[in-house]
Amino acid sequence: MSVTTVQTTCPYCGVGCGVNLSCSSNATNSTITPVTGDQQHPANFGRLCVKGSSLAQTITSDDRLIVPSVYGEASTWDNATDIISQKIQEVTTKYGPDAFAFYLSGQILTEDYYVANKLAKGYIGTANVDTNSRLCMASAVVGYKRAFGSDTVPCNYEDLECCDLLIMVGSNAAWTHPVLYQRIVAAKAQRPHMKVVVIDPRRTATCDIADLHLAITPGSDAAIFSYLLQATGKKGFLDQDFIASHTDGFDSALAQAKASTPDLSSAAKFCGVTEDDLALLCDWWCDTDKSVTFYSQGVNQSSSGVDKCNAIINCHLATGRLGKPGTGPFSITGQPNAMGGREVGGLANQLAAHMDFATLGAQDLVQRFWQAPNMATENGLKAVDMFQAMEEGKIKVIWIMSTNPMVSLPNTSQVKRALEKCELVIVSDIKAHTDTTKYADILLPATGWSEKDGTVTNSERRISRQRGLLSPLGEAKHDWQAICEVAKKLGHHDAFDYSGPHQIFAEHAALSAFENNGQRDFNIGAFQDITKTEYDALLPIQWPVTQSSPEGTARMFVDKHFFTPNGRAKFIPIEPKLPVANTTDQYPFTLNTGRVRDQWHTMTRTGDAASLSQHIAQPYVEIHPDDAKKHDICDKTLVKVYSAKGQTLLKAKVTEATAPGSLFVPIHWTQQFANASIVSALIPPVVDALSGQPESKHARAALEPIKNATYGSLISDTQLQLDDCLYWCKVTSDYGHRYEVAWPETVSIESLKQTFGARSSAPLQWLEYTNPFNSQIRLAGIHDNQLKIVIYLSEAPDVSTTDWLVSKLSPTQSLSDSERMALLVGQPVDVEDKGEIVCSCYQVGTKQISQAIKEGAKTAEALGAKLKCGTNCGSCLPELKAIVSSNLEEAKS
Ligand SMILES: Nc1nc2c(c(=O)[nH]1)N[C@H]1C(S)=C(S)[C@@H](COP(=O)(O)OP(=O)(O)OC[C@H]3O[C@@H](n4cnc5c(=O)[nH]c(N)nc54)[C@H](O)[C@@H]3O)O[C@H]1N2
Ligand SMILES: Nc1nc2c(c(=O)[nH]1)N[C@H]1C(S)=C(S)[C@@H](COP(=O)(O)OP(=O)(O)OC[C@H]3O[C@@H](n4cnc5c(=O)[nH]c(N)nc54)[C@H](O)[C@@H]3O)O[C@H]1N2
Ligand code: SF4
Ligand SMILES: [Mo]
Repeated sequence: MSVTTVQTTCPYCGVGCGVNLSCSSNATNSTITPVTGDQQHPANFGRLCVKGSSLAQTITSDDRLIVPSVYGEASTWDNATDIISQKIQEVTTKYGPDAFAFYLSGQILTEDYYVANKLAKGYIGTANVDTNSRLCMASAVVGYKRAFGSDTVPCNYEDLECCDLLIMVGSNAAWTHPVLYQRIVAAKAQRPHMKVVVIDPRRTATCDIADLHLAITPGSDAAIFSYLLQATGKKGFLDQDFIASHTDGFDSALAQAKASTPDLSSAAKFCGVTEDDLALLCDWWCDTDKSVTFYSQGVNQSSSGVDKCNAIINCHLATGRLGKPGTGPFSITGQPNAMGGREVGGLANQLAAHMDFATLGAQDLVQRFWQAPNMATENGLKAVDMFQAMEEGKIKVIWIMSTNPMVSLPNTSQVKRALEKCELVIVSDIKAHTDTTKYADILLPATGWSEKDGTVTNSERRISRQRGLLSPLGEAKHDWQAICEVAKKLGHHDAFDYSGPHQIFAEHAALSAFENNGQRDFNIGAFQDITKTEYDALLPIQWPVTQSSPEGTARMFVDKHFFTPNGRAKFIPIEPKLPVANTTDQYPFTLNTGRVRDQWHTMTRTGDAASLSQHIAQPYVEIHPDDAKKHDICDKTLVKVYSAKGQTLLKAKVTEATAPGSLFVPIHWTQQFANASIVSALIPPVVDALSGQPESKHARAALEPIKNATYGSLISDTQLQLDDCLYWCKVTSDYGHRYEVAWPETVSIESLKQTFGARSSAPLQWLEYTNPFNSQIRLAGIHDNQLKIVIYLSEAPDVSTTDWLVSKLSPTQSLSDSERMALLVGQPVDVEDKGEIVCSCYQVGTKQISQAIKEGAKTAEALGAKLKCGTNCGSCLPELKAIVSSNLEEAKS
């Protein structure tokens, strides 16, 4: 048995944790061992969250795309790239270069991104290169550029640990950047005077460490910071020297702040918070020099997202709080390589290497560097406009790489129309079946994490290697290879003839330094001659990395020099605006959307791990109890949530965490996992005028309870066809197939036996039980003493099969007599019913936790000591604390 290990980087969130990936092999087979955190990696020092530590479970060949396919038929790379290059040639000759577009992703590697950008902007001659980062980071980018003249994240992770005031705006980091959040939790425990403020219309798991939670009116953030700016001035806490020596535009920004938020009471009213709370934030802000504002999608995904970013940055400029330890406006990135994409210029309104089309001399510089025959000369189309132009027939060929726009772009019915209209849709993915691959004419199999090899940049500008351990599955190729093959067939052989990712990285580094002379922030010139051996040994490092800073750069703007023409940072006058979509009688709710702890985006990878679906198994909508009552909706029942753009079916989660008048729906469940739960179908294509980023956090919506449904929970040894269900959701399980369903009305035992008997692979013997008191029905179908199917039905919405039943689906097991008896109960008496899993790492559930609390474990720590829950990644600690307090409250009352 030999063991091979590589140090690589987690492919999920922008924290960019280092992981050790190992494979043990003997003569006949090789097995991936569970990944561990890399102790040396400066992002995580060995910690991992549950998504990271479950990575090995998601390296599977299930549904992997392993050969190219052309119009639904398996094909060869040669044939597929022939068709692609011919079609690109044809449409660009006939209609011009803008008839082609790339739609990329913050999840491809920097090297993939670099060659795509070079091919489109330098060789095909179009800037139609946009990415899902448009839906994610675009507003943050424009905010930084307006203020600093460059897209520069000034801070690093240590700043979050050594600040005295951390303001988290529109971020649920406890679930979305868990390792970083745990670093903050640890820092706060060590330095209890450190204050944390959370600004989020919802009460989230992140509020667990908040000294103050401002549950603002959705979209009102800019007014908070506008008020902070003017109050800081009034109270005399401005850094006058910094303002005078290093900035422009303060007076007009202050005048606008005074006009927009003249006093505490008007600002508090606009934001829907109490005057006391806003005054407290203001006092803390004024008193605390070491302040970091940490912001994410609650800020960016807004029709005024850029202004919100600048409202935040204004406050930091006014107090000189950046470029020093424990200070700065910190936009946290979501995807593992959102930053790398920005660095190569992989957005339609960027050129390359942090240069824009409008930057003086940039087009000429890049043209000379690339020796480009056909340079694009102006900005291309941003994501939403790109799909609009496609529907209008202007884009004839689209190459979608590593993103699932049928789920993630707003107004998905329009996206569908655009893809149907487009003459050639090319999709590069690791999976054969996604909501987007359905619309592909050509599918290209991509190598996935564990096979890919290259670099990514995390939220603190740290470049790390993703290293491949496994050989590409089937005929999968690296994304950069696919692009280079097409480029060569388009006649650009020499410019795209790379022997490996190290050569692409070296070229990217050389471009960043080319005629730079300190004018551009992004400079990794120290790597322009990097060899393969050096690249393979590359340790995580923060850019800029130049001859004068070969160790990298921990913090930016230490010298108070900015990348504007005169070197001074800019204040931007901000007028706070509310979301475009006001609620109406017809659509009385504000619809908020976001993430859950254990799933990643459209679930194409996390959806493969059964343990990750245990935390939250079904798509849901958070509704305030008052609204639920008004609409006659009970917890866990099925609800229709709809807007002018579309509709969804979701399980109600009645909770005070969401304010009256607001709803929250997670983004993860696609048509591969549920029949009608894509929340982007409800979001109108409203964008920020400056950044083009959609307002995915604020749509108008309405609710309708689904009455008289019969709820069901099914497990089966074969995949089930559930078209006759009103609602179905597939829940990943270790064996067989598990579904939660609802039928529109009462269903009879006989009809179920008939339907599922007919769909079964073998004739079934049925065991059945009906409870006349609560109309529960339980059916188990057996063939040859092996369990084939279990159906539990109820008028109540919390019907549920069990993990034990799932474990009995294994085809090698014969049921014992006692096991047969237990099928209709759910599990034998000696098997513990854990309840819903809260701690995914140690598989600890609600029932175990409640029992332990009864037995005296009255804190999260005590629960950890008893059950181990919360003691690994810590992501469930906020929930453990909530369970403790609700159990104790219940016990009191
Ligand atoms: N588990 C998990 N982690 C992830 C991801 C994932 O899919 N799953 N995706 C990654 C990616 S790509 C990204 S971009 C990040 C996103 O990370 P986050 O931005 O932290 O995640 P979201 O849940 O999208 O939204 C954050 C919060 O914004 C709040 N919000 C809504 N409207 C407003 C508002 O008007 N003002 C304020 N202040 N807040 C508001 C929402 O209530 C929500 O709690 O997560 C990354 N990490
Ligand atoms: N309503 C609403 N919409 C949103 C958001 C929201 O908060 N609310 N958030 C937005 C944000 S911030 C983001 S980042 C997006 C994310 O949305 P998407 O980018 O659409 O979601 P993913 O599931 O990450 O899609 C990645 C795809 O790439 C495939 N893949 C994985 N690895 C590779 C690889 O190495 N190569 C290739 N070629 N393919 C690969 C996966 O199988 C998957 O199909 O959603 C956005 N949409
Ligand atoms: S916090 Fe979790 S998802 Fe994010 S990089 Fe680290 S291990 Fe991966
Ligand atoms: Mo994102």
